[in-house]
Amino acid sequence: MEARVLHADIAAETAALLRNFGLESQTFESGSLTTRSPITGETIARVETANSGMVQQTIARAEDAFRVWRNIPAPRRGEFVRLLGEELRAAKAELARLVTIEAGKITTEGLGEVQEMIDICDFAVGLSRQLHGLTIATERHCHRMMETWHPLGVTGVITSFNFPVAVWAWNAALALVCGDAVVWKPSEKTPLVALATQALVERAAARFGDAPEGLSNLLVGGRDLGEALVEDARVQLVSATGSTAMGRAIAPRLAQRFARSILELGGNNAAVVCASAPLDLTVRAIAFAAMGTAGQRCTTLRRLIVHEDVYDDLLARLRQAYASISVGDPRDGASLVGPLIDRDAYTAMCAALDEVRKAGGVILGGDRVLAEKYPDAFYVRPALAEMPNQTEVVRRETFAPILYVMKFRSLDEAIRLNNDVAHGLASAIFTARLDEAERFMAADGSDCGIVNVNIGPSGAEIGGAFGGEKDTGGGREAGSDCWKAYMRRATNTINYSGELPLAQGVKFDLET
Ligand code: UN1
Repeated sequence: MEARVLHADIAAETAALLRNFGLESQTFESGSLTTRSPITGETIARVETANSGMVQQTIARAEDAFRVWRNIPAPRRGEFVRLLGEELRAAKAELARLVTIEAGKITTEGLGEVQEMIDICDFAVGLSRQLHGLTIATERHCHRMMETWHPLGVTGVITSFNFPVAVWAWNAALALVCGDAVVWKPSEKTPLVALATQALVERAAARFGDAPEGLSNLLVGGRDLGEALVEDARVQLVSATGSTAMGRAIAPRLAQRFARSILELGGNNAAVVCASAPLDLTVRAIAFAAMGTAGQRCTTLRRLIVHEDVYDDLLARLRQAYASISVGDPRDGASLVGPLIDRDAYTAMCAALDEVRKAGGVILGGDRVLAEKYPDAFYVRPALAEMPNQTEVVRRETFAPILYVMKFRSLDEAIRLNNDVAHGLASAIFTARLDEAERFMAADGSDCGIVNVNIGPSGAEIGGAFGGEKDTGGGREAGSDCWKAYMRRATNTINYSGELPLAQGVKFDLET
């Protein structure tokens, strides 16, 4: 009975939230794509999906918008993103609540996700006055050589359920200040937060005044829409977040037509705990990185490599942390771990735990909870799996809260284990020793795109470049100089000598 009442509440609250964002009821009440909340597993909306005609039309509109937008001065483009940031600030609580309802994130993480969108907007606004190239010394008399960065074109953005709006913002905020138009294909599991975000984009556009129509577009639907973006010659760049299998399928198709890609695929992230590690901090960092977001970040800590001298002490503390963690309704402030996204995620977790047992691992936790109250939702206790070594299951990414633990004796061995997986996204070392920290960050240290010291592998700030190597896809998004991926570079050489000296001293004297 109780569960039924709650079911009705979520659907009603979702509808009220969406209406507040200005969406018409028919947009989310009668379409063919069913959206469920992982909190209860209930259906909360039915949204319309785009067909191939709409995709063609959207890309055409985006291309037209790009032709106008590329000539708007970049700081003025920044003003658009500044307004978007204001809209996000004003709607932060509501959008975060939708993230909680649709993706199952606990309240503080839902708020964090929207904060990440606000942060990248702020970053992009500043960037809009800093899209600068180099001036380079030339070998020729009275010449100047310089770089100019120009807008690239239509940018396709494909996002996944676990950061259903923040990852769009990393891409869109940069693409828009860089002078590009955006076409967004969100996860089929999280179309509602995308619709709400799109409503905020439209509010920002209305306040901006003369943003071209079709500058930032949303296409809700299945895999075919992502494929259309990948195949379309008018789309210059596709930034895709998702599985390695997805990346492997689209990368060659983009390469075939010489389009650019930013691939942000999986991670199988490790932390090395040295004998000198500050254990209190280390345990708290591990708890957030391994159990936070119910293990469903691409940066989630999945492998713990612990020095044998501190193994027993650390494990005792971790067992306590795992036993005491509160799993439950993510809307409840007391819950630190919400639900898995769906049944498939639960099935994959069970399969991985079966493999752990077969490989001789010892598991604490990992069982399903609240199944009677929520038969269609999948809450699990995070699992701590002590492994005899880095077996096959450990070397594979399972998108669930399983932390595999192994021992090491020498730092060389720990670095070898850290690197001996297909993915190369995030990594961390916990140590009080400078030499160990530096070694881990050195050229022959961790091979990941993110290498942290005394911080877990997840929860990156937007100011740095985000992404990783190997099966993670090699893409970089967000801060640092990632904006360059959204622009094309022209090298300009200007001759004001009145003569024509050729480079490399080449002579080509015409008889005149
Ligand atoms: C992802 O899981 O796809 O560093 C992105 C983090 C977040 C982003 C994760 N800022 O964990």
